[in-house]
Amino acid sequence: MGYQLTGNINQNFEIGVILPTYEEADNIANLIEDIENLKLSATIVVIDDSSPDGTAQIVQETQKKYSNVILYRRSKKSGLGTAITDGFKFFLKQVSPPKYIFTMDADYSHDPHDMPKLLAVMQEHKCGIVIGSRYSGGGKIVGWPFSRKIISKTANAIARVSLGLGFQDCTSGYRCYSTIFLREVINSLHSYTYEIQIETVRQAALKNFQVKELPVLFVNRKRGKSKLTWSEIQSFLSYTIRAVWCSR
Ligand SMILES: Nc1nc2c(ncn2[C@@H]2O[C@H](COP(=O)(O)OP(=O)(O)OP(=O)(O)O)[C@@H](O)[C@H]2O)c(=O)[nH]1
Ligand SMILES: [Mg+2]
Repeated sequence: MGYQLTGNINQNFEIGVILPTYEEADNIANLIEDIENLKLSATIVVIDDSSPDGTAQIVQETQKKYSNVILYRRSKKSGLGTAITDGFKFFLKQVSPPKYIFTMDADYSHDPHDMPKLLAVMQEHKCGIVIGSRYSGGGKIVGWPFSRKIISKTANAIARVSLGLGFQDCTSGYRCYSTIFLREVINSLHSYTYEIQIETVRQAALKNFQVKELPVLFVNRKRGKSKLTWSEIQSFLSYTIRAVWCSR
């Protein structure tokens, strides 16, 4: 798959942040600004699939102000799963990779102000993954219609029960990963789309890495449109069925 990189990577940063974008022109500049204001030792990589709304051009504008922003531009819409794994591979191949890698949606459903809290749990427990969890005690979803809540809860329950995962929210995309864990599992990640969230927690369980949850407030996107389609739900279900089959 073709891609183009813009921006220079400074070495010696502790945290990598992956922001997958498809048509997030209304959100991306503010989100980058908010992450920058946290003053973390971070490099942000935006994986944009040549969004027709000009998301990439907005990222390039932010690069004039922030030297730690990288634009990783792919030639066409290629799925959330491959965007995240391309981000992982990008950080892992650096001469000195970050110790921790965050993934989060670029539509403000995930509050960047929760990043330090996720990081603190990661550093205290030395986990493979810390999940920003909508379904563990204190976590919450605001603004989703009932139908969307049902789809999400059902997907979670199917994945959790069928794969024997011992935590509440295995489909949240708000995560802090340890690089040690990602290095171990990167060659086992093959998801095209949203099932990447299940594939990573499943790999953590298989490789005996600890997974912790931190309750977060998830707010439905206020700007831009949803990319979740029926074909992506099917892809998610088919991954789960195959995973259950393989683990028999
Ligand atoms: N690079 C890339 N990013 C994607 C793709 N699909 C979704 N994204 C991004 O992944 C994140 C999650 O996608 P969303 O559309 O917010 O999915 P969702 O949260 O399930 O659905 P809504 O919040 O209802 O839109 C967002 O930042 C999207 O822009 C894709 O094919 N390629
Ligand atoms: Mg969203």
